[in-house]
Amino acid sequence: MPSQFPHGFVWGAATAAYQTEGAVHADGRTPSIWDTFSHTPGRVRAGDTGDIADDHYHRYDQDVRLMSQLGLGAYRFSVSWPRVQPTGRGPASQAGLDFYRRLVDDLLAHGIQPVLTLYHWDLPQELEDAGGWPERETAHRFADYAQLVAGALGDRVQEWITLNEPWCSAFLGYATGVHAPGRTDAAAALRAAHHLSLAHGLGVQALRATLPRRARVAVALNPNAVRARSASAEDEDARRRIDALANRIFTGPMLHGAYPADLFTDTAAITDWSFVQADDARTIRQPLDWLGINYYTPSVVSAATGDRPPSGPTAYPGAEEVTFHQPPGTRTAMGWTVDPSGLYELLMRFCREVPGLPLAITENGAAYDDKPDDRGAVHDPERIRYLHTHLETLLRALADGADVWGYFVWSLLDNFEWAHGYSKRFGVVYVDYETLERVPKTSARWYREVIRTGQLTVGKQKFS
Ligand code: GBH
Repeated sequence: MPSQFPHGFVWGAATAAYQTEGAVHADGRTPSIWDTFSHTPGRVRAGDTGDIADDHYHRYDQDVRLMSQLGLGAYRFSVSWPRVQPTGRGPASQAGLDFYRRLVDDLLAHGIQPVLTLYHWDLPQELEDAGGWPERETAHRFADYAQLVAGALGDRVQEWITLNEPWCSAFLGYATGVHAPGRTDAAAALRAAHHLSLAHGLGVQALRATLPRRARVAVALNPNAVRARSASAEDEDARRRIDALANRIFTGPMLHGAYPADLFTDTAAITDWSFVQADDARTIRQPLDWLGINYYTPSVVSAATGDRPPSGPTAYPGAEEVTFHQPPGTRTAMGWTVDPSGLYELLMRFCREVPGLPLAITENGAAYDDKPDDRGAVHDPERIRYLHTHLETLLRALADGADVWGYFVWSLLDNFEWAHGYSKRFGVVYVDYETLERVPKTSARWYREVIRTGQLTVGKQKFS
C-alpha cells in the first residue's frame, strides 16, 4: 500500500460558528436556536453557552496565523445565519458579512483555501418561532440566505457546503431534543428532515444562480456506518431500518432523486409523508461537485434484545425496536469506539453508489481529556493514534479507488461541544478557557509533519 498521499491532496481543519465565535451580541447578531437552548437551564452540561466560546470573532487573525504555522491548505468554517441576516429573512447585516470577508481575505492572504458551510445548526430563533425546520417555509428562507451569502462572498470563496449533518438537525433537534431547539416530536423530526433536504436543493439552485462558474457546491453528511450484530434476518432488518433513517433518508433524495420505499413503510405509523410535494424529489437532487463525509465511529445494531427498557425518545422514529451495541475497541472521551473500518466502508460505498462524485472527509477527529503539563505543554498521543489510524485507512481507500480530494480534522480548536459544553476537547490546538490562550497540542505538530511530507511514516517515528 502506498504511504504517500497524492500530489495536491488538500489538508484542512474544521470548526463551526456557534462552537468557536462567541461575540453573540456583536454587530447586530440576534439569537439562534443554540443561544436559546444553551441559556435554558438543564440543556447543556454545567450551563455552558457559546457566549464567548473561543472568541474567534475577535481573534480570527491569530487563529489564521496558527493555521498558517500548521501548514493548512484549507479551513472549513461555518457562517452564523443570525449574524449575517439577523431576522432570518430580509436585509443582510453588513457588519456581520464584513467579519466573514475579513476572515476569508486573511485566509487567502495566507494561501489557505476557505471552505464555507452555510448551516452548521444555528437557525435564527425567529425562524424557529415561526415553526422551524418542520415548516416548509424555512427551506425557502434558507435559499434566500444562501443567495445573500453567495452574493457577498462568491467572488472569493470557491468551496460551498449547504448543510452540515442534516440528520443531527432533524433528529437530535426535534426527536430526542438533546440538541436545539430541544423538541421531542417524532413526526416533526421527519418533517424537519424533508425540509432540510428541500433547503439543500433550493439552496444549491440559489448558489448556482449567484456564484461564478468555478465555484463548487457540496453537502456534508454524517453517514452512519451501521452493521448488524449477527447475520440473522432480524438483525439484518434492524440494520436496514437504521440505514434508511440515518443514511438513505438523505442520500435517497439528494443523490438519487427519490426516497427509499422502506423508509415510508417503516415510519407509516408516525407520518403519512403528505408534506412531500410532487416536485420535491427533483428539486432536492441537484448535481453536486463533491460530497462531504463526517466520520467518527461505526454503529452495531440488533433486533430488540428486551434486556433494557427504552430510555426516552428515540433518534430513530419507526425503529424503536432496534438496539444499539457498543462496538468493541478502545473509546474516546465521548465514549465513541475508535474504529476506522467504518470510514473505509463508507468511502467505498459512496464511490460505488455515486460513481464520479468526488468525496472529501469534512470532519474526523476525537475528544480526549487533554491537560497542560507543568510546563504548559499538551501531549495527546491518543489523538495522534486516532488520526493516524484513520489516515492509514484513507490511504487504503485511495489505493482501492476512492476519489477523495481532502481531509479536514475536527477540530482546529477546542470548542463548545454542543450539549457537552466545554467538557469535551476535540482540538489539535488547546484552548485555555480562562485566558483564551491557544496552545498547539502535540497532535498539531504531528499533523504539520503529515501535511509537510504527505506521509504518515515520518509523523509516526517522531511523535509516538
Ligand atoms: C459533528 O457531529 C459535528 O458536526 C460537530 O459540530 C461536532 O462538534 C463533532 O461532530 C463532534 O461531536 O447517540 O443517537 O445521538 C457528530 C455527530 C455524534 C452524530 C454521534 C451521531 C450519535 C447519535 N454525531 N451521534 S446518538
